Amino acid sequence: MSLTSVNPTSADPTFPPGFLWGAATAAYQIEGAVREDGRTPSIWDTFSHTPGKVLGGDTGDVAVDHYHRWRDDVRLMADLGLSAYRFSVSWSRVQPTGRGPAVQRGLDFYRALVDELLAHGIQPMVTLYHWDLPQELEDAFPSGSAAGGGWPERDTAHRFAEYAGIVAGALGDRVEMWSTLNEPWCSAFLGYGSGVHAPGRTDPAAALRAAHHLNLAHGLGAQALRDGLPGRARIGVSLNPSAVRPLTPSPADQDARRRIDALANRVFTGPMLRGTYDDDLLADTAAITDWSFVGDNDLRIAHHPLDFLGINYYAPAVVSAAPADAVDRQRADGHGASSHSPWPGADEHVSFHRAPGELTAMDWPVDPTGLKYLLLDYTAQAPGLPLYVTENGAAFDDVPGAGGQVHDPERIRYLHGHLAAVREAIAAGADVRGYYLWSLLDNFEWAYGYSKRFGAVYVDYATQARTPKSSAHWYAKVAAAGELPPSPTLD
Ligand code: IFM
Repeated sequence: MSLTSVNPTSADPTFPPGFLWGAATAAYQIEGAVREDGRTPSIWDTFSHTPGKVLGGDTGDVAVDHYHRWRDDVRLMADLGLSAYRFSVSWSRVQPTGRGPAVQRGLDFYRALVDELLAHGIQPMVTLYHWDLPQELEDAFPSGSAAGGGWPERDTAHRFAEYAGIVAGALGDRVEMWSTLNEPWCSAFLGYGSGVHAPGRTDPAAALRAAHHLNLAHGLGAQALRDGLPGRARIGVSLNPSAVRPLTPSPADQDARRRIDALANRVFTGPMLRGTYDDDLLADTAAITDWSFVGDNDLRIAHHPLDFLGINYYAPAVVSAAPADAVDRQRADGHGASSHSPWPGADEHVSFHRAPGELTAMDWPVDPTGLKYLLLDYTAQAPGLPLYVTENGAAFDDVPGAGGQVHDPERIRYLHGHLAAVREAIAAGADVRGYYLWSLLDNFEWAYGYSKRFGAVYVDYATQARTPKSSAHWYAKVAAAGELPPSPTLD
């Protein structure tokens, strides 16, 4: 990847008319109410209740109680002047066993939420799957299956399509923007490879099977949405492509980059954008699996025409060739500590290095050039396909001041730099239609529990009181003006 630069003070600060200024959340991270109205456990309920899996033993049982406070949360968004909100539907809240009939109360919750958003002029984007598979599907062992249930099992993709049809039927008259999956890389490789995410399995072959069945689920789900939604609906997917750079221009480091690009990016964009798995990916993983689980029509199905691509970006990755005797077991890849790898077949060949730059509370380097690079790269890969930044943001150790206000200048700097990257990508030809800040509220940050705060709005977890941080006020001003101020300050 060539080095890009981002210059927040460069010429045109304005964003295109109609640009969406949004924020994003996910069901398990905010809803709580895990046992209410017929909801059954998802893999994240099981995982978070398993000792040692989540920092501090935190769970999403209560989270930020959005299931009961959704009206207030929508009012908060309206007060901030947001024009868009991306949320996910909890599968086990609307179809508790992951198959069969839907639960009306679950669907009613999301219909009411959408109505409230629309009443405040906020455009909803529904994500169907943000990592919370119904536990029953993880536990399912269809006869003859060696896959062990969950995403490594082909049937899960078909169950997802059925679920997509149910949600389309319930919300299709009022929601235009739909995303099938959020960050399938995490579902496959953190869930079944390194095991730092639910369901916590550590089997490289299962991780690759999971990746394929997520591609298939995306295609089948997109088709079910097309069949169930009015023509005006726009259907896409949110990926977390890695802006991966070689440590040096040497051929060996370039090859390390190629391997991670295959496993992080092309394993999904190959099927979804081009209808293929690249030969180098298949060759690199041949000792782990023969990919015989790829059915004849699967790649055609996964290659469903998209109306938009959602890009989630936080930080770049830097890799080099690893001498066989010096593999970097520290895994500076930003995906949590595990003795198991989320990179099947790459371990003996690749070392991860920390990219330079200020670090966030996740230890992720702040580097907006990666976002600009990805937006331009996907513009080149899929000319004419509208892009949305469906997640971008940063965790910092926010602490309320004596008067209760929360000043987070680091987050304002982060947002300023990344919005400048978006604007520059647009100026260079990328069709970026909106930006969803991660996240609206502090929330359950997966294996890190409540220890990492990504919200523009601070949540006091003891009282559930919400306080917009300085960054929320700053973002509101940018959204209202539709242009980026020259410097990242509140005035
Ligand atoms: O909190 C997550 C989100 O659920 C998916 N994308 C990355 C965020 C920060 O880790």
